[in-house]
Amino acid sequence: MAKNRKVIITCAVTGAIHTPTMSDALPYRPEDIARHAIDAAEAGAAVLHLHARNPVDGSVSIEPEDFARFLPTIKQSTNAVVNISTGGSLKTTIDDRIAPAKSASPEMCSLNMGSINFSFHPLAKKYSDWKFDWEKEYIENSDTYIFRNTFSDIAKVAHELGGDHNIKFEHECYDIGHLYNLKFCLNTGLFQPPIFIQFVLGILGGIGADLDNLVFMKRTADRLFGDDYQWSVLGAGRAQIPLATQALMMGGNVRVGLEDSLFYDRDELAVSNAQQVSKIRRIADELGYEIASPDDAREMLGLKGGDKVAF
Ligand code: KMH
Ligand code: ZN
Repeated sequence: MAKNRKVIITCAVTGAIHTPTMSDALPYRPEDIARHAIDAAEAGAAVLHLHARNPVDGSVSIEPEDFARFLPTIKQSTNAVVNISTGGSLKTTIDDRIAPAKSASPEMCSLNMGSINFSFHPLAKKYSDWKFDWEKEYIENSDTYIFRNTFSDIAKVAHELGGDHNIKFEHECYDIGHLYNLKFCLNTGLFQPPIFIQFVLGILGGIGADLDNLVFMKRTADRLFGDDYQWSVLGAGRAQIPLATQALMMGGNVRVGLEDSLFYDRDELAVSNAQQVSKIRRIADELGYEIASPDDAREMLGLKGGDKVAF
């Protein structure tokens, strides 16, 4: 079958929401994060969105040295684009959050486009035997977390990571207002097109994971950004594959991975990140879309190149 456009698959490998109790598959040791990332790239992910974890107890880490435990292995084993999170902690300052990207200077990093409640506390009720002491309180207390991303925070990320580092942003937009925040920042010259928007649906605190909402976000982005943007969709939890499929059919790119959903199917946990990548790849293939290679993604997103990173 002749393929029409190329689709970038991003895989978000471990994140900062889920905890080891929730799935044996969730990687937190550096060697496991590296293996999952490399396998995901081999399965078809052109971009790897990465967080670090404490190697001993799996708690979330934004320490540059915890990233340094797996970044070189990933670089040696795959050509995939590395994207480092700047949203890896709901409890610290933006300076702490950008430290890993500042030291590794990857091709991409995440940039969250507004402040929201960001909660996963309903998950606490589902588990009773926790693997590690920190998990229960971390999940329960998330009803007190504000994910702070003020205009000043956004400008700091833009200046400190976009300038000399020339890192391209995955603009994570959790609600319609975040698209307007992005437009405002673009108008002030903070970012250069082509911009890359990640529509995030289904986080408690953001817009819900419904097709109507995705259409609304896409239509709003079209109005605000015209042809000067690339977009992708992340559906949280069980909405992951259905929303990614809808994104494919609407002309978008997709993000999967255990950061966003622990599931392979409605009632079945995923055994790996690569399994989710393979699934969306098969769907894309059946629908007639070609999978973008890492170099295709570099061209589509205007990235600086894998030889210009600092790890
Ligand atoms: N876990 C996603 C919903 C970031 O890394 O900057 C949000 C995320 C944030 O990916
Ligand atoms: Zn993330």
